[in-house]
Amino acid sequence: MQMDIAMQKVEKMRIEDPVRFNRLVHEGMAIELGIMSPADKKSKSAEKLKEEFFPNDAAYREIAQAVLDGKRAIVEPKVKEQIKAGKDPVDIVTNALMPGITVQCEMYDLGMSFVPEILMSNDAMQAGIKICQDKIGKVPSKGVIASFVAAGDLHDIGKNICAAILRANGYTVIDIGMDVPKEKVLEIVKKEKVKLVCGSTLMSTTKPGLVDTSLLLELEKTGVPVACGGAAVSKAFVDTFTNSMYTKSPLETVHTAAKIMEGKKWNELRA
Ligand code: B12
Repeated sequence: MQMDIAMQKVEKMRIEDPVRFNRLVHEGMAIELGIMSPADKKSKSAEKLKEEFFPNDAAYREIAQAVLDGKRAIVEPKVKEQIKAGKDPVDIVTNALMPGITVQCEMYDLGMSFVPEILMSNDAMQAGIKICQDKIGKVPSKGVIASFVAAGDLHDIGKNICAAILRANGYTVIDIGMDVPKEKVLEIVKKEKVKLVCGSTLMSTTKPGLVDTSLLLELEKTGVPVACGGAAVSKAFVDTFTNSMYTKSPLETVHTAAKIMEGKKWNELRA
């Protein structure tokens, strides 16, 4: 009975306040909302997750599996093989390497894998990304971007993927790291010729770090906006503060970066 009342409340929220509903879902609170029950969690096997996220292409699937297994020694030669076969390095990152870490992270979230497995998969994925970046080589830079994870947050896997895809698209990316205070971002923006900052966070508690950084860069009249992303961030949230734009995916950030380099302002892009 109590469950029914809870579900009615959730359904009411979904209809009356879709922004809050989507935010809570994005923040990984599906269980709290009752949308995903612990039983649903149990029914999600590794095989089902692979069905959902792994590519169909057999060679790409092997790479994704090797990332999932945290096997750097398998990832490296297999990525090299694909590059030799003429595959686009950005496509390898997006459609072969990323699905492996995605499944690992989903499994971790379901309690089916643990921190060492995440770190090993991350290491294997990074080794593959490095080979792809080396293949792309030095291209004339389209502009300088600084990338950081908000203060208090240590989740940097998504930020690293985003940086790799920006680099692959010709941008120079200064990686400021994770758990970065706003003053550090300002310092880098003033020192280097940064045109755009990319900030991310995966936790609701550290979202204010993105607000503070965007506002500090505005207050200091740097003219540099912040493209905000990461699983805890939504467009509705980013629209609540100035000098910022929401970019959902690394590819969307690439498009945003191109417009910023053309001279477009954050508010034009938001509109
Ligand atoms: C891996 C992981 C960890 C690893 C992080 C390792 C690392 N080096 O990053 C470890 C084990 C260290 C960790 C620790 C913690 N974690 Co954690 N973690 C995760 C997990 C499982 C996956 C995150 C991930 O990397 N996903 C894969 C990447 C590729 O996805 P992504 O980051 O979303 O990135 C994509 C997009 O968002 C976007 N993107 C990402 N960044 C950016 C940046 C820009 C600019 C743009 C445009 C786009 C973009 O592009 C990416 C590719 O598509 C999530 C749950 C989940 N399934 O998401 C919880 C999760 C994020 N963690 C959570 C929590 C609470 C914690 C801990 C507090 C747990 C604890 N009690 O110790 C600590 C926090 C420590 C700290 N101070 O930061 C919560 C956060 C809840 C919330 N909303 O507040 C989550 C959601 C789990 C949950 N369901 O409760 N975690």
